[in-house]
Amino acid sequence: MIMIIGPVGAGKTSLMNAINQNCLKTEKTQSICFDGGMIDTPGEYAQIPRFYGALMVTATQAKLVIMVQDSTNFRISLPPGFAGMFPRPVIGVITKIDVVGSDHVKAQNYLKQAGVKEPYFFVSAKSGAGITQLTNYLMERGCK
Ligand SMILES: Nc1nc2c(ncn2[C@@H]2O[C@H](COP(=O)(O)OP(=O)(O)OP(=O)(O)O)[C@@H](O)[C@H]2O)c(=O)[nH]1
Ligand SMILES: [Mg+2]
Repeated sequence: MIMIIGPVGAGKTSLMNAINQNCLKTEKTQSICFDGGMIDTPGEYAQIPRFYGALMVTATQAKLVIMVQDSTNFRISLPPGFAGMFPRPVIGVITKIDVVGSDHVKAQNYLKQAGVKEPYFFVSAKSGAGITQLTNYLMERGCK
């Protein structure tokens, strides 16, 4: 089981659908949702401290946590060291790399300051770039 966290609109549900190879239209995630071996979470849970407890408890059901950073939107940043609060390994995924003007380096630095250590994966749920590498990593680790 893999849990995906990150700010509202960062591309978590789209990433989950890309990994699971389903072409569902993404809609705003309203609650923590278990589907296809993954746990999708609403962006609010990463943005509003009173939800952090729920995220931490849910993370105990996952083997790995994916922290998502949008490479086109830096309005919301996660607290410094946020990744260190999770009781599971946290990896970083940078989304929307298909968008012209997306900033991979800045996105990676945002994840770094949130306490996410390597590896980082650079993906697009739209073009499919980077999804195979990420999926292979998850399978190698027995998470998927
Ligand atoms: N161009 C592009 N757009 C993307 C990509 N991934 C997601 N989006 C768009 O970004 C918006 C938000 O995507 P979601 O997957 O719903 O984001 P989320 O993180 O699940 O958001 P919440 O459920 O609100 O927390 C949607 O309009 C997606 O179509 C991508 O790789 N490329
Ligand atoms: Mg969502």
